Amino acid sequence: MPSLISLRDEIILSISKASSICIMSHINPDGDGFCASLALQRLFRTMGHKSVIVVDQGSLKRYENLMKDARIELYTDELNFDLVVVLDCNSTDRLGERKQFLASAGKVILIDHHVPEHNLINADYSFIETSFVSVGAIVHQCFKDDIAHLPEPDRLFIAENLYTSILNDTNNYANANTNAEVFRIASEITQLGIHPHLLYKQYFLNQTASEMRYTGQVLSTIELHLNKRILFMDSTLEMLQENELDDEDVMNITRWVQGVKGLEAIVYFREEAPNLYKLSLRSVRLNVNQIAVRYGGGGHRSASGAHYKGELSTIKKELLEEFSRALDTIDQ
Ligand SMILES: [Mn+2]
Repeated sequence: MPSLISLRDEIILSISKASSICIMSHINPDGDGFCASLALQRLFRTMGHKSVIVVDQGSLKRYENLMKDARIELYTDELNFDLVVVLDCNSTDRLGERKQFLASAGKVILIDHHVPEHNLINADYSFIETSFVSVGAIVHQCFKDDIAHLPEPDRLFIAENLYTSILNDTNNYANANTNAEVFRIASEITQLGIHPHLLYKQYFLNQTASEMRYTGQVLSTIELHLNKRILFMDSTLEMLQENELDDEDVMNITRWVQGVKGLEAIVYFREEAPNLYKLSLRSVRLNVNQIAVRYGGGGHRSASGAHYKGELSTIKKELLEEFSRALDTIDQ
């Protein structure tokens, strides 16, 4: 794996040669991939290079305070770029239609912290290091000396986005990936002049009443299985519609149930279309990535996702068998 120094050299050389630059992360951008994109775009701008963040459909409302003056475009098949920088995913399956950019690009740089599982993006330069808590943390460690010397508005813009990437991927330091190194990087970012309590409020507490009502409806579906060690909950399209929400408005619902006593794993089934479910799997001790991969998904050991086409009752039954086996492994 290349070092952070060679990653920095590679990026600086590539952006100086490129005639056009695209930055993108996985479908349904999250507070790591998208905020790291915002930070990198601003950094490139301070180095004299324009870029475009290309997103698929989905609400960016959650990031409105973090994306001032950012250049963001929605995917169309007319776009193409000389340099494509992919953040926070390593599978072409996670790029949606934007995977088309890879074929026509002069160069592809990949920066990620997920375990590679399938359909690995064919990049000219890859930096995949799973020990990093977020891609934003990689960007910080790579460019921290550059960032520290920027004028205040640029420095704060970048620091706020990189800090938010850590908030997102640790769930405000509540996930098992939080360790001394995470606090060290968060401390370095804080020293750039940001206010963590304001970023926490902006990112986690900034909910509308209808988002909260929706959360309540999802929580009312809770079922416990396998000696109350596995929690299932689900949402229907109707719940989103009656609260006038997009699926992107409501993220991280699983965090509301992480404190339930005696749990080993959580699965949230979100209906995205009739008989199409997005599965969000969470666990501290079980490797839910192994289960997600079996359904064509992936992510991290303790937090993974996948899609399932079929009846909700069928996937629930299948997952209970998976979890029954997984629990046996930790009970031995
Ligand atoms: Mn991430």
